[in-house]
Amino acid sequence: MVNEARKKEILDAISNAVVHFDEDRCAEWCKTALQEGLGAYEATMKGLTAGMDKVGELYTRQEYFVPELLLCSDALYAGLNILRPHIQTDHAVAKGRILLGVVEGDIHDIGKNLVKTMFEAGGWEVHDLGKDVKLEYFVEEQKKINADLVGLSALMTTSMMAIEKAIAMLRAADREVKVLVGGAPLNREIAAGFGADGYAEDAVSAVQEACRIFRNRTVRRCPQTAHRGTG
Ligand code: B1M
Repeated sequence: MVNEARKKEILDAISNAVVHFDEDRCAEWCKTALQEGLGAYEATMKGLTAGMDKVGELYTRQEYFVPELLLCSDALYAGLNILRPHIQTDHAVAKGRILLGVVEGDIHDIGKNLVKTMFEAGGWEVHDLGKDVKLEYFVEEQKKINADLVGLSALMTTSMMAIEKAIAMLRAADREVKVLVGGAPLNREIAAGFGADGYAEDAVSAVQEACRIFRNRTVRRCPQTAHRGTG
């Protein structure tokens, strides 16, 4: 197992590669992380995502602009493509079908894609509608696939208002529908005010929160895999 100093060196290198939008270096360091025994999820959160947090600070200070954000996102995805197949989660949780997307007006999808990865790693069937998804489309698709859970993501204070509307529309179509929400401008209180059944601040807790929502209940789609977790 890699020692703490080497671990920090690798995580910093991944983070810096995102900040300096160096796709090749990012992918290489992610391979190194795996080769040296670092957890893929830890490398994602403390390397890739930490880098993107720094990018956000540079954007706020007007040292980076939208083109740089896009290049940094490309570097993050180059690393995520290496790490994603190795990300694992606790398999002893409720498993079902989730309909997932970023609400209309919002094209930030990195966080949603991490949430998708964690649900897939946890054995869920994920129907990903993508980003900037019209609210009516969430309702239409939910009618078709009858997912156990609808996951709504928003990254801006403006677009998060669409979440409340989406929940109302989903409930008008099906009173029993369960909705999980997340994204940087939200918190548990706002999520509850919007009428969500659950809120998660990151990708791992999203799967745990899904498990909490279905505690003592059967996931509609997969009755044979009802919750057996410890949470
Ligand atoms: Co922009 N952007 N952006 N951006 N961007 C932010 C969000 C912003 C905070 C930057 C800033 O001002 N400091 C700001 C929003 C301000 C506000 O709230 N009003 C902002 C802005 C203003 C904009 C534009 C309007 C800029 C412009 O054009 N002038 C524009 C928006 C266009 C639009 O959407 N209509 C824009 C565009 C972009 C890019 C396209 C260039 C790029 C996105 C690329 C992409 O996603 N494919 C981008 C980026 C990269 C960012 C920052 C820097 C990073 C976002 C990110 O990917 N974080 C961001 C600043 C920041 O966050 N520090 C910023 C990493 C990611 C892993 O974290 O997305 O939070 P996050 O996801 C987490 C959790 O939130 C949670 O789990 C995830 C994983 O742990 N989570 C869920 C997310 N969804 C969940 C769902 C769940 C559960 C948990 O359940 C369903």
